[in-house]
Amino acid sequence: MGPTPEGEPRFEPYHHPAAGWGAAKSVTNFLVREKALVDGPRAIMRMNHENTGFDCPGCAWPDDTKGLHLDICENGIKHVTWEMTSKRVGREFFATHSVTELAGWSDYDLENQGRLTEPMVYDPESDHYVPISWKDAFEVVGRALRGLDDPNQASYYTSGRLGNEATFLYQLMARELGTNNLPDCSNMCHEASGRALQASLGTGKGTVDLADWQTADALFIFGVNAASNAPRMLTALAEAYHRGAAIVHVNPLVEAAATRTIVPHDFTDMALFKSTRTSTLNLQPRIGGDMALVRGMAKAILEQSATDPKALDQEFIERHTHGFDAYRALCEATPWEELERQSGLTRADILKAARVYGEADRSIVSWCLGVTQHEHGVDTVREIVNLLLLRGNLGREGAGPSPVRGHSNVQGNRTCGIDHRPSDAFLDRLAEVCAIEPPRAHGMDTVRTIEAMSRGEIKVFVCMGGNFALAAPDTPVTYAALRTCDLTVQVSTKLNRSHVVHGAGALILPCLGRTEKDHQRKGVQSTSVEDSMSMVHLSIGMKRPASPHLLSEPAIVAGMARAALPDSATPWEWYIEDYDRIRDTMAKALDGFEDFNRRVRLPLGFRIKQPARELVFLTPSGRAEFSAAELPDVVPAPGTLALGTMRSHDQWNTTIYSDNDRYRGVKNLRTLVFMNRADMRERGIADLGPVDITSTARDGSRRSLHGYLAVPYDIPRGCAAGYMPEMNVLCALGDYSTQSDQPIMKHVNVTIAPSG
Ligand SMILES: Nc1nc2c(c(=O)[nH]1)N[C@H]1C(S)=C(S)[C@@H](COP(=O)(O)OP(=O)(O)OC[C@H]3O[C@@H](n4cnc5c(=O)[nH]c(N)nc54)[C@H](O)[C@@H]3O)O[C@H]1N2
Ligand SMILES: Nc1nc2c(c(=O)[nH]1)N[C@H]1C(S)=C(S)[C@@H](COP(=O)(O)OP(=O)(O)OC[C@H]3O[C@@H](n4cnc5c(=O)[nH]c(N)nc54)[C@H](O)[C@@H]3O)O[C@H]1N2
Ligand SMILES: [Mo]
Repeated sequence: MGPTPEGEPRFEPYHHPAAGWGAAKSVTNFLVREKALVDGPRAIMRMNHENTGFDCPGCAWPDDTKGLHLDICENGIKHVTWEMTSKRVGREFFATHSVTELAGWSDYDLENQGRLTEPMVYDPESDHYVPISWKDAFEVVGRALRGLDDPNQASYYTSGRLGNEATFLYQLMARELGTNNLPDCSNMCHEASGRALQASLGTGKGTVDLADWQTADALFIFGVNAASNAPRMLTALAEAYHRGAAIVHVNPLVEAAATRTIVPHDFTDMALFKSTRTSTLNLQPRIGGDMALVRGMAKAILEQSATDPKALDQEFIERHTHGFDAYRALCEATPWEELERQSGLTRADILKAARVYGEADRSIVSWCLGVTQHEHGVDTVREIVNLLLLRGNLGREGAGPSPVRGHSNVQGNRTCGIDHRPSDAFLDRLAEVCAIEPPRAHGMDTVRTIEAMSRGEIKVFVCMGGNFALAAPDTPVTYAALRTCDLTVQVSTKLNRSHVVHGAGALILPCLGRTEKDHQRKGVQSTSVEDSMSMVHLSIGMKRPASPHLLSEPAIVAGMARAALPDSATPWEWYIEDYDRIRDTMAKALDGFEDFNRRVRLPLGFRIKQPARELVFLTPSGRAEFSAAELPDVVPAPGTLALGTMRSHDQWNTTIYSDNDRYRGVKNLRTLVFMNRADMRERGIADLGPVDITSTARDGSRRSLHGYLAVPYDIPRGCAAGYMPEMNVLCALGDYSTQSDQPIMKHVNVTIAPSG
């Protein structure tokens, strides 16, 4: 799916620090390639600054609270540059290339054509996209939506790029039309975290902020490839190391962030090639083994408490928690042998982690997809919370759970109403403030939407950003599902697979990117976003739009809404004149957004209140809930392996910048599978030898990839890893977690054999 490789596939372990000069070089090459040398650096200087610039559209790691830092990273720069490219996809392009032809292009080549410039509609006669006016495009959407027998025949996807204001309008439109079918990318990444934290703490978000990261005694990082996917975390890790904090990485792979770094904006360190360690302990559990490790740590703390009363925070447990006795009994009843077998770690290693935890006064546990994209994602996150509760690591400085969210505003999307399972309280308030009658029945998430499409039950599918066709599991099934729709609508910045795998009717609606100036009737507008740590702040674009014909995302939502709801009393057009008006409504409709317009303009924005941080638990018991879940069996059956799909260093989800994965030492290769050398030898697989990978789904069905190259890697036996989105072909649509409904993308049961 990446570009044509520039040479032979190569693999050689990487021994340099993360970030630093390797990153600087990579950025320079990238700027040159995207012809953005002048604009690029100028824009980058405006990124992540106190309410005067735009929010990095990359990951959701919070901005440095010190404000003045050059708070940027290699991948953020690549991400922004990719948006700011000088290349354009105009009507001539679509006139030259039929959709059938484009469908044969690589994903890299599709995106690499540059920014979309004007609305296009699919013409089935000629099999080309042809220009259409905005007015007519909205009417195409309006007519299709007005013609539905049931509003639930439409589904409205969001990728976590969308700003809060557009998000609010989007969910309002869906609900005014009568459906809660609001699937989002969160359904594939942190749904498990939300549900677990909701059940344990009463609110579905982390409780810590960056200041807490800067005061913790111990940081535990589970299942995040931070150097690639949240690179600014490296700064926090280097600072933590300098002040003597313990940093424990839990990951089947020893990723670059678990070694050392040169912080790129520390100019002296850069000049002197001075690197800082970013880890004090690395543990490599088997895929899916995290829950057993955490339970083992809890068991060790409980054992220690028999002789050391300070091992537990008894007062915290008594005053603020519920269910402790059951959890203790469960830990005591789980034998060490079982914990070792399931985690893939030795008891000695588990005790090492427990010792770090027991000795730290303040601990933060952080995690990402390595924990969530499993059948037992919810149970594992709850187990993490159990561990934190044992020592009162909640609601005080330097302590608490800290999920690392993905897209820059994925957390804000949920806060502002993208939720297929909205609470009655949320809907009641929306009904009152916006004078609509929102539907009460829960809607469809990502997997349910694809299933419904496959049954022919979804006629209209709207995507606010993202690349649904490639991001979703079971690629051929998802493609076929999308093709059953009467109309697919893609609001995008760049051409991607979802434009060429479409419904009978299809629209491409090009929008402004986050770096661009958004002019409306009342002047230049700003939008707001929420980071991983619940900080909401403004983002103001500063670049001239890629084309004069682009509309902002809020304007596109309003245009579709008016066309679909001609008699709507919602003042769609009036909202778009001045986004302060949207924010005034949001202030009334959303919890935590009181006085939104004033507070969002404070220098660093504001923090959405998180009751659990104040030790207020909105759970049925009014206390933090210990969970007591059975340990799952994650040990692969003989002959099989557990395969995790993940990102390379040089991609943004479905956007692939190159075929290299610098920190893992891979060049010119994406069709690979990382394996333990002993597992390779056992199967007669040579280094970089071609293999066939076959997954077996729960229903027994099989899916295969052929001719992938095996890369020997430091990964536990029985485990394998490779890249998404290519490997989505192996993920059966039906294999989603019964706890979170998330597709199980980190634990696919596979067999791997030399290619026949
Ligand atoms: N540059 C860049 N940044 C990004 C993205 C991007 O594509 N590119 N994507 C963004 C998005 S939407 C998201 S959600 C995040 C994703 O951020 P990550 O969660 O870092 O994403 P993955 O690449 O899927 O990596 C998962 C990590 O989990 C590990 N892992 C796999 N299985 C297990 C397991 O069973 N246990 C443990 N402990 N670890 C495991 C893998 O080795 C890998 O290090 O990043 C965001 N930031
Ligand atoms: N096997 C496997 N599959 C996975 C995952 C995995 O770990 N393994 N991870 C999952 C996760 S965590 C996620 S979040 C999803 C990602 O799913 P998505 O969010 O759906 O996909 P992206 O690749 O981020 O979307 C890229 C497209 O977004 C559009 N875009 C970029 N900027 C903007 C903008 O400002 N506005 C608009 N409207 N559009 C814009 C561009 O057209 C670009 O082509 O993939 C999921 N799929
Ligand atoms: Mo994500």
